[in-house]
Amino acid sequence: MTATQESPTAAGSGANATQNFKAAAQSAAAELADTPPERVAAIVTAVLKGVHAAIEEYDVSYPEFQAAKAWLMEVGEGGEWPLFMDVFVEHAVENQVARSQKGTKGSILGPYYQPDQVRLGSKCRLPRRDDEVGTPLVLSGQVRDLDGSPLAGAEVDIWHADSEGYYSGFAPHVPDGNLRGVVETDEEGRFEIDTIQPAPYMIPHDGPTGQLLEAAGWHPWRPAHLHIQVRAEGHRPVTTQLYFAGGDYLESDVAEATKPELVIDPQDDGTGVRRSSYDFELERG
Ligand code: MBD
Ligand code: FE
Repeated sequence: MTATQESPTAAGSGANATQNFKAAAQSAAAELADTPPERVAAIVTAVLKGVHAAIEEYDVSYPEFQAAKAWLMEVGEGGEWPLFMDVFVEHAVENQVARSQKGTKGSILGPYYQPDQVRLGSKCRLPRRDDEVGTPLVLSGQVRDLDGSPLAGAEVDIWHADSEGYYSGFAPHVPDGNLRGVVETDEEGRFEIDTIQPAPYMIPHDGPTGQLLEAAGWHPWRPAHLHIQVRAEGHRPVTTQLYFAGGDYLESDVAEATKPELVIDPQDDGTGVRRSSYDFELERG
């Protein structure tokens, strides 16, 4: 990165993630309008019980309690709640939901999804900078129903980090829409996406989430991944991620969001382009 570039900060990417999330969360909040008070009370009681039990088990002191309060405030002020929740909590919710979902395994959405990206034909190149750095990567495949029938006109909504681990929309030096797109499958449900290999992602270390990782002696990395949401008329959408065989942090994802079924192993086709295929299966609903 050159000195003239504005380098991404945790607060910068956090503020964007917060705005982004608030816009998307309004419909979720509306759906929950009639949650019975018994359920609210039961869940909140269980969460608080866990907190109280940790305080007792570790004989937590007043300075530690005050430090925790200060840290929580900083997470909010830095806009890092979307990051924190998606790194440390979302995988548990996803696993719960996955118990009732057939077809392609899901994974967490994460904080960096942006809706309404450029629509692309079934065989396409994701938007990239003229001087985009990175090993060429081509992901092809087919979207099918659970009974094997191809789903034409399905949407493969894909977004990923660049070769330095930065996401467009959340790192100021990356142009909007970079390495993001909504790919429409052809008559046979097929797609072929030309992009570059993303790098592993490091949780920003200049904010409170990074401070926590450091204080706890945990590493801040997620393995390299492609985020993909597949949608088709009359079918339950799948939100997932694909990982790379042999990649760093595959066995120690800070967000605990890897699954063996989601690992691809792209091979060089002899021209320096790495290729892999992955098929998606959606259940009706
Ligand atoms: C990411 O890129 C991501 O996918 C998750 C889950 C959390 C932080 C950054
Ligand atoms: Fe990600």
